[in-house]
Amino acid sequence: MKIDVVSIFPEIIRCLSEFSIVKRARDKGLVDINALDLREFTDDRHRTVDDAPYGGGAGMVMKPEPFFLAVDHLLQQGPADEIIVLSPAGKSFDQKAAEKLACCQRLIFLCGHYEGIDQRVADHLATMELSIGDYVLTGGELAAMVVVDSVTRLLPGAVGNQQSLAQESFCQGLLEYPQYTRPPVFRGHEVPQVLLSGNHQEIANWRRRMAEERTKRRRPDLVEDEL
Ligand code: JCE
Repeated sequence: MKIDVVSIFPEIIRCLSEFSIVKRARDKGLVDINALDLREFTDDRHRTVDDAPYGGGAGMVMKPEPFFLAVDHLLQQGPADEIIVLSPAGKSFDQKAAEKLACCQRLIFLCGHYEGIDQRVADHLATMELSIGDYVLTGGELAAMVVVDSVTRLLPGAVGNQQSLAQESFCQGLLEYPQYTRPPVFRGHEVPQVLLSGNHQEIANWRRRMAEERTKRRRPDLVEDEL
């Protein structure tokens, strides 16, 4: 998969791509992550990317032209499956959306700053407007990298232990069950006995029960009629 990220802080993207599963996936050639500096697509001496909002109000809005020029440039190299703009006003990103994006050959992410991006970028350039959750960030970079991380780990071969992915889908729709590792007693707190029993059926039952209880208590919105 090829991923291009357009940003005024391309270093954030390069830095976050240098760790963990994303780094390994890049080393294996599963994903190619390319960070572009939005300011390269300005034509004034000050490399201006923002301007005052029409209609007035506080703060600045990202100008549309640099984003359109950056995408023109990227599409000269070939087509993209999705052009994604990150915004708190976007459709909420979830695991199902990650799975769909993981099937793409090429994704382009557009990251804004200040009070947001001229709406014409979302309406006439992007194919998708995504939010990673109900909170406001200072810019789109962290949101883009959340999406990049969750998509990258779904690429075949990205996660070393393929069992991890299979296990995760096993309890799909539920929160994870609690995990423990050694030591068996830490500061007087014991690991649940059932996990030391070696009885795989009982362990599976216990995990399922814990996942269900936890989901009901913490995320009743996920349960609905599932259980
Ligand atoms: C962004 C901003 C609108 C005020 C570009 C925030 C995504 N889930 C998300 N939370 N926040 C974002 C996000 C993504 C891109 C931008 N801002 C800040 N946006 C109103 C401030 C600018």
